[in-house]
Amino acid sequence: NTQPAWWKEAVVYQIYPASFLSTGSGSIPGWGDIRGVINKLDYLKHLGVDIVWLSPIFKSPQVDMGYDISDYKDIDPRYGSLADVDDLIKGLKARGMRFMVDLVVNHTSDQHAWFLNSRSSKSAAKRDWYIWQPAKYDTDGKRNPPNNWSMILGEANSAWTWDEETQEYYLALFTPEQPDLNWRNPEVREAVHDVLRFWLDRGASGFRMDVINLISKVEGYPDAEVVDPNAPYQPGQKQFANGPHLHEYLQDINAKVLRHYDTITVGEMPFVHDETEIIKVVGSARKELNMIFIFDLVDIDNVPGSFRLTLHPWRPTDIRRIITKYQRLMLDQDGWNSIFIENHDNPRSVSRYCDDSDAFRALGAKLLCLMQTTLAGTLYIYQGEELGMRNLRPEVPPEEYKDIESINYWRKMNALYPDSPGKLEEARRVLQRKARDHARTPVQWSGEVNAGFCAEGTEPWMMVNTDYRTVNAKAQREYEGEEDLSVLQFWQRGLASRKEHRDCFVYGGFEVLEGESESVFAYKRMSRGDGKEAFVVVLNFSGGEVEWRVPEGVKMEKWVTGTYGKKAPELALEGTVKLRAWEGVLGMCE
Ligand code: TEU
Repeated sequence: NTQPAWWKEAVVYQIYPASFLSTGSGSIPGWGDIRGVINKLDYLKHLGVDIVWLSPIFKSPQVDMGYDISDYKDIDPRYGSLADVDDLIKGLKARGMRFMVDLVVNHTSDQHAWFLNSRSSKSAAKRDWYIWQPAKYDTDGKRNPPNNWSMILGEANSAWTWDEETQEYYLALFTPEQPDLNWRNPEVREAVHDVLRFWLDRGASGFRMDVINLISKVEGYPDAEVVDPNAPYQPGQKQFANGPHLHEYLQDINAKVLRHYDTITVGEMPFVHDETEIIKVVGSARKELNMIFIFDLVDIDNVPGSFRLTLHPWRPTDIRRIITKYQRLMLDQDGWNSIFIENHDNPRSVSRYCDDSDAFRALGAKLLCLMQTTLAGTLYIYQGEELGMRNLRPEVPPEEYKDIESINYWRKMNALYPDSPGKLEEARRVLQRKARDHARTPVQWSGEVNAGFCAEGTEPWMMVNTDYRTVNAKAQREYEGEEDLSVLQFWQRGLASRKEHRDCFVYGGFEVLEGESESVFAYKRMSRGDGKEAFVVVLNFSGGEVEWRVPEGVKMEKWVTGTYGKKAPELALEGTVKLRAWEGVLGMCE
C-alpha cells in the first residue's frame, strides 16, 4: 500500500468546536463557534494542516456534546448556521485545505424525528429503525432488560432503556438519550447514505465515522461475561463490537456513495485488536475504509476488558510494542495507519505518556511530536496538542468536570461505595488522570482574559486550564529562544520535514531497533521502493538519563535534530549514545 494518495500525506487537525474559539456569533455566549474556526484558518495553514475535522456541529440536545444528533442536515445554533459552514468550506478551499465531517450514525439523539416516530407506537412506520426488545421477567415477576450489558458512558446503568408507552426496551449503548439505529433495516442504511451524499455535495471531502464498528450487533443479544461482580451491569464490547454484517455495510457505503467521490474515510474502531478483523476494514483491496482509529495506544492504561475509566500500570516498552505491531501490520498486509495519541475522548498526551510538570512539559510534548511526525500513516493532531496543553490540575474540584461520562461515573461510584472513602479517593484519581474533560478545556490562544478563547465578561462553557498565562499559542508563536524552539514551532518544523521527506516518513519502511534501555523506543525509517534515504529516531520515554547503543548494521551519517535544542545534537555516530530526560533525536543514515 505504498501507492501515494493525497489522503495519506495529509495532516488532519481535529477541532472540538465548543472549545476552539468563541467569536460570539453562536447563540450561546462562551461556546466556540464556526466563525471561530474560520478566524483561525491561517493559523492552521501555517502550522501545516491540510484537513480540518470538526467534531459534531449538528442540531443536538448536547447530552453528549453533539454526539447525540437530532438533525444531520442542520447546524446547532450555538455553533452558527449552514451558511457559516459554507463559508468555512470556501475558506478552506481557498487555502488548498479540506473539510472532514464527523459522521455519528451508530445512534441518533432520542430527539431525532426518526426516534420520535419509532417510539410513538409499536406499529409506527419507523418502529424498526431502532432496536426494540421485550423485557425478561424473573419468577417473582420483576422486570429485567434483555441482557446484562452496561451503557458505555459512565456505566451507571443498563444499555437498555425501558419505554413505558410501548412497554419494550430500546438499546442505547452510550446513554439513554443516544438510541442505537437498527442497521439491519435497509431503510436505515439508505437514510445514512443520504446523509453522506448531503455533506459531500456541499463540499465535504470525507468522514470520521464515530464508533463505526458497532453498527452491526450480534444476533440474539447474549449476556456479557462478568468483569465486576459488584456492578449490576457489565461491559459488553466483546458482544457488540464488529458484528456479523459490519463489512457488508461498509462495502455498501463504498459502492453506493464513496466511490462516486474523491474522499478520505477514517473509522473509529474501539475494542478491537484482532489483526484479521482490522485488515478486513483497511486492506487496500477491500473497498471499506481508508483507515481506522485503533485504540491500543490510548487504552494503554485501561484495565483490559473494561471501559476507559480505570487505571492500569504500563511501561514504555508497551508503547514500543503497540506501535511496532501496527506499523508492521499495515506495511506487511497492505493496510494504512492513522497516527494519533489525542482526541476529545482522552486526557492530554503529555500528561499521560510523559511528565507534565513545568520542568518537562515542553520536552515531553516535543518528544511525542517527533514520534508522530516520523511514523508511517496519516497524521491526526488534536487541538491544543500542538501547544503541549496538559490536563486540568489535580486540585480542580469535580464540579468543574462537565462530561456526561465523568458525571455518570462519579455518581455510580458514590452509589456503589458510599461508605468507602478509599474507593472514592481512587475514583477521584481516575478522573484526575483520565476524564475526557482534560481534552475539552478551551484552547489557550493568549495570556489575556479567558486565554483569548472568549470575550472578557463572558463565562467560558468550561473552565480554562489555570496554566494559560504560560502555555498559550501567542507566547509560543512569538517565542525567540536562542537555544530551542517552542512546542508550536517544533510541530511546525516537524510537519514541514515530514512532508519534505514523505517517501520516508509517510510511505517508507519501518524497522524497530533494540537497544540497551527499556525506556528507549528507537526505529529506522527508509524511503519507499529504493530505501535510499533512511532516518533513525531515538526516543527516551523516561525522566532519567539513558544509554542507547547504535546497532551493528546501522551506519549513522549525522544527527540532524532533537528535542533539546535548535542545533543538531552532538552525539556519537557509533557505539553508545547518551540521552537526557525525555530527549528525542533524529539522525540520518548513510
Ligand atoms: O466514542 C466512542 C468510544 O468508544 C470512546 O472513545 C468512548 O468515548 C470511551 O470509550 C468512553 O470511555 C465516540 C465519540 O468519540 C465520543 O465522544 C462519544 O461519546 C461516543 O462515540 C458516542 O457517540
